[in-house]
Amino acid sequence: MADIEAARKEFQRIDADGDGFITAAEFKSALAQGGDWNVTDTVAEAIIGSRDLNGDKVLSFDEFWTYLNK
Ligand SMILES: [Ca+2]
Ligand SMILES: [Ca+2]
Repeated sequence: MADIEAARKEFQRIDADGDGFITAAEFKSALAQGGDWNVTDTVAEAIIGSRDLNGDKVLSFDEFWTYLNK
């Protein structure tokens, strides 16, 4: 079980524009900031797509949290 407060902080860090959703572009820049420059747009979209439960192509906190607790 992940820590929901830590998960919220991580989510807010990735959600650069603070709209409450993580897009593939935001996810990609977060990984790049972490030193992982090999993630392309296609890879970022595939990762978001695999965690996206309602098909809107962005991650809500609920989807992020569900993913962490799988
Ligand atoms: Ca956002
Ligand atoms: Ca979604």
